Amino acid sequence: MEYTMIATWKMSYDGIGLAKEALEKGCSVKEAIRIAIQNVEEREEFISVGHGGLPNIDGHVQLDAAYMDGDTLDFGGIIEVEDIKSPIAVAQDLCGLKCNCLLSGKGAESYAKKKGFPFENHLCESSKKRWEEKKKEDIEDIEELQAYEGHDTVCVLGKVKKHLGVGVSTSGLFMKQEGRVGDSPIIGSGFYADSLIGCAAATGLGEDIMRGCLSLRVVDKMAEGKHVQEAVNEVLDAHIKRMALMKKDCDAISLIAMDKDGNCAASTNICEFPFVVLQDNDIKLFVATYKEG
Ligand code: SD4
Repeated sequence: MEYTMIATWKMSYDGIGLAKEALEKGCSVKEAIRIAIQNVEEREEFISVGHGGLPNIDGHVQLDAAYMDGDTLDFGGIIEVEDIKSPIAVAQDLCGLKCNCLLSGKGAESYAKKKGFPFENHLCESSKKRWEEKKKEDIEDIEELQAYEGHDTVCVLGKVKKHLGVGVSTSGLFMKQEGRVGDSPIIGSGFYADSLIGCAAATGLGEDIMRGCLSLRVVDKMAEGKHVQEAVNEVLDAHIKRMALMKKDCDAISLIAMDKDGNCAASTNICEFPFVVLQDNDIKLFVATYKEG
């Protein structure tokens, strides 16, 4: 398998198609992942990523993105940024820096400005309307906000020859507190890649993903010799059981992973989790379903 990709949610389908065209012309894994993610970031109809993303409680669209290179273990990420046209492009630009590779808020925005990355207002009419409607509900308990569906993150894992990479981009939870950080830009939780072993990424409620550092744990399972499907299943099941010990329900979590040979898998605790796989020159949409472990 020269190249393989796996990505979260149906919204990644077209972007994976564009990435495939670029891969056929010989692009790198980094470029393929950027192309796939930018297609989702640019499209207003995908309400949880990039342009038209879900606003925070103050009505601002604040975006997170990250990238990790499986050959070098370099990573880059930006947290809670406003109006950067393509967060994944900036995250990839930061990937490779020895220091200062994970930047938040104003610092990330001024880095992007200095480097000449384009900006645009991501709060479009549809996201503003969604925010105004939600504001009318009298939400006293911030905890209630966690159940909102459709806060999907685009996560893309790629492999070109033996080179693995992972990229993620999201607006995070709808109506999140200003300054709230989810798992997506956090290495080991939202994403991890090691070309010698495999890579993984997560989507779902960031707080529940972070308490298990789930992406790194999936890669660790593969390092122990587990098949990629066993790795995602066992990590998710163990996390759900650990949470149950504390009488806590695990909120929505879905995991995707790929091993160093390009075998792909997904696991979820929601009823249906769609994901897209590019393998053997073919792009297919799959749906993972929850089976109690
Ligand atoms: C977050 N994990 O900010 C992201 C949101 C997400 O499916 O992936 N939702 O917590």
